[in-house]
Amino acid sequence: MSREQAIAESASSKDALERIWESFRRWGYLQANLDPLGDIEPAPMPELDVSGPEAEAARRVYCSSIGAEFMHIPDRERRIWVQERMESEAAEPDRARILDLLIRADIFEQVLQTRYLGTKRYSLEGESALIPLLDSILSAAAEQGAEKAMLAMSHRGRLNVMVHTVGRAAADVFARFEDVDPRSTLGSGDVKYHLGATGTFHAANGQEVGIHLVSNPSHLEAVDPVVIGRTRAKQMRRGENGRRLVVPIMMHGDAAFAGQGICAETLNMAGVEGFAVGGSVHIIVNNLIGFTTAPKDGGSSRYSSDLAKRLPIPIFHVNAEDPDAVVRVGRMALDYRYEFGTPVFVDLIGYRRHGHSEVDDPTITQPVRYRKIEAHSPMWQIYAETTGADPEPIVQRVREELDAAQKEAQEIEKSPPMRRLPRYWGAFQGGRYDASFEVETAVAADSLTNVGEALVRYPDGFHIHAKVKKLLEQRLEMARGKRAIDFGMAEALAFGSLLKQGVPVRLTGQDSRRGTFNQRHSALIDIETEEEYVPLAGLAQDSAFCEIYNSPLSEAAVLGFEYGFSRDYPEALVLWEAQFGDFANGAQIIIDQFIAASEDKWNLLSGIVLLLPHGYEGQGPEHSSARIERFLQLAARDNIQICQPSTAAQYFHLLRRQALRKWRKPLVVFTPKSMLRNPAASSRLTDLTSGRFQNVIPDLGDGSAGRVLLCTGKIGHELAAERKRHQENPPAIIFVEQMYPFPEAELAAEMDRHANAREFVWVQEEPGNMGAHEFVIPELERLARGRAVLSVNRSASASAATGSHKAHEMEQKTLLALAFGK
Ligand SMILES: Cc1ncc(C[n+]2csc(CCOP(=O)(O)OP(=O)(O)O)c2C)c(N)n1
Repeated sequence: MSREQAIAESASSKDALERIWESFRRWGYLQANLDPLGDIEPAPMPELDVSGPEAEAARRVYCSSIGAEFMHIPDRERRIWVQERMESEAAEPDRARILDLLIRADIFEQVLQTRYLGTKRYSLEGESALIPLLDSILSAAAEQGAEKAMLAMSHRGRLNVMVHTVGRAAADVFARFEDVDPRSTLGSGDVKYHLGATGTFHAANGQEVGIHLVSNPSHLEAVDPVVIGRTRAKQMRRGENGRRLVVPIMMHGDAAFAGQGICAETLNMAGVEGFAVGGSVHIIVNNLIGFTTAPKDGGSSRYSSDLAKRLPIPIFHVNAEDPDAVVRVGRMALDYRYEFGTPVFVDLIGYRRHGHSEVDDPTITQPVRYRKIEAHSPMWQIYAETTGADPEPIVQRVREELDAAQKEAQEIEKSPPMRRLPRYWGAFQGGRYDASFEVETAVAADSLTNVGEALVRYPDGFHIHAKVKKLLEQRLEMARGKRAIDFGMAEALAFGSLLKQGVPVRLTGQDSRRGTFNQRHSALIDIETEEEYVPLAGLAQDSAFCEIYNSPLSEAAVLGFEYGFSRDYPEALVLWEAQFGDFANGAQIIIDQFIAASEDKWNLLSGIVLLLPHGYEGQGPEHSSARIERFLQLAARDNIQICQPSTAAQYFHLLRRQALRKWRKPLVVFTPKSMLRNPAASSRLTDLTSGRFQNVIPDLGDGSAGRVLLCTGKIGHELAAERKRHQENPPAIIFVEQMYPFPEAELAAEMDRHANAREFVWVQEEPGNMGAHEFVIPELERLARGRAVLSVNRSASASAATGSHKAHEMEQKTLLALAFGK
């Protein structure tokens, strides 16, 4: 053979070997040994039907206890990073620590089981490797310089994680099983496996990471965006290095991750500038069952994690019964997050030793699998056997420790708080409303003009759009008191004046930078270069910032994110805007479970603002109503504020009031559409430089009207316009600007002022089964002191509005006629 031939042959055999490795890198995970019970069959892969020493070497790397999915990542550098980590020798694990953690995890569950038989605890057994996995991830995070990890997880293994990862005393958890303090939570509070917990993780080398396990509702995965939003806020507090210092670790159930859309929405935000956190570490605690549902009924693809492949990120499947592999994967995942700043997934495949909860019998639905499970030794026993360790002394010691903790718990009289609020909450409070919370919201005229002038300036050479230029010219006139102020300008002045006072402002929503109705223009766009300029940002003083972002087309995840952000930035004005209020029900879980109820369940406050465009303008059933009735139904014990400002000045004062009061309560604002530019809804500069938000706008007349119309929002302006055509006995019109907390005193005073009134008429655009009607009528009847209370509305309807513009106009006309008693 010639030298050339030899070279060519060796090159082609090198190519062939490389092709073998490539096949295993690409497809090996489909034949990896991932399932401790062997229920996941290897997928037939002709590409892997190869033999020889090289194939065996590649098979050992890619088809053992770790199945790495990474060849779908387009960036070669990232693929090579994973490949090198997979193909290099694993570091020697700390087997004594792993065994200790596995034993602790299982014995903790067993003690709960024997002591509190029949109580739900959602055991981790069968997935106990989660505890060493978290240990490995957090130890690696400590080495990378993390000082805080934000943890999200649902019910499964949560109590175990609280003790063994978050570092809460076992006695504190047992105390909750003893239910030592039921009176403190009558009618409120939450079950123990939803509570948040703050603590410290201690790595083997003595390093520490602060941990916060975030409170969450039963609604699986709803907490995901909340944790990401909280992480972003905590990162921003820490400045430039924030993304290194705070890392989110999210745990998911396999059925929930495959099934819940909010997972997709949350992942989709990972690389979007306004929402990015430099990557999150995800663990699917994959027991191959969801309650009684097998994976084949829980999704359409092979792995629960397949959704994650929509992003160019790695997914590491790992057999939970190979704890050495588990801790190796944990470190790899964490390091990847720090190297590339993207999410990364660990799919921890194990089983569920008991039923869904411990009162549930799984042998009814999965008899064969559960026979296997019953015959299967606990993880720690298998690990002790394979590593040749003697587990008994550890088991004995852990039992003794937990027995002592349980005795201690019986002595506890009051459940100790599991979490601490950060110091920045010190200046704020919740609870019932008190008039002492009120603050000055007016801004001196010269200061407001300064803000206004700054808002219309842009850099030299900036090519402004002709329409925007005109708008800015108009805004300059508004700022100088030469033109009435509209809603868009009122909002900009509220934001600008707050920023100047050092209050951070963050607003996101679909198309919010420009504004759905072309009303905001928070970012000016150069028509030559598309470069963006945000005049508001230049106004921020001290540590304030102005973030106004367009969001992905999601309601649940984006609102969840902003709610989370507001939880860790109480001093900021944090707003989420729906494109139309109608779409906010896509975020109903976040509204019901977090925004309305978090103070009641967890004593956790938020000052989040929801901007919900609302109003009947003939745009059809899904562009009319933000569902005032739903928010009013959620209102109790001053948990939220529900307002509909009818003028630009009212909107200005409302936003400033929300930011400047120390009372932190979610604020739902029904915002205008056509009213944005309606002269009747615009205000004078002097309305912003004096006064404050009026919960009720009284009628301007002398109180002699015989008929008094009460309303909220746009219809009030239509009533006022109609009244101009009624010279004789015109009715009075009262605007209810805050519907909750109900402004009883103000409204009573105004109704009493109308001593001649024979009837009070609530007028609303919404059908009778919607709007404020059902909430407001009993209140008005109380305040009317025996005088008649009537109501005018569209007839009850299954959908919010008609699809016909003409029908809408006829209905609106009828409403006005009825309101005027015709
Ligand atoms: C959004 C939502 N739908 C339904 C339920 C009821 N539910 C509670 S746990 C559960 C099964 C969860 O399975 P999985 O995600 O695999 O977690 P596992 O319990 O197996 O750890 C279901 C359906 C719920 N809590 N939340």
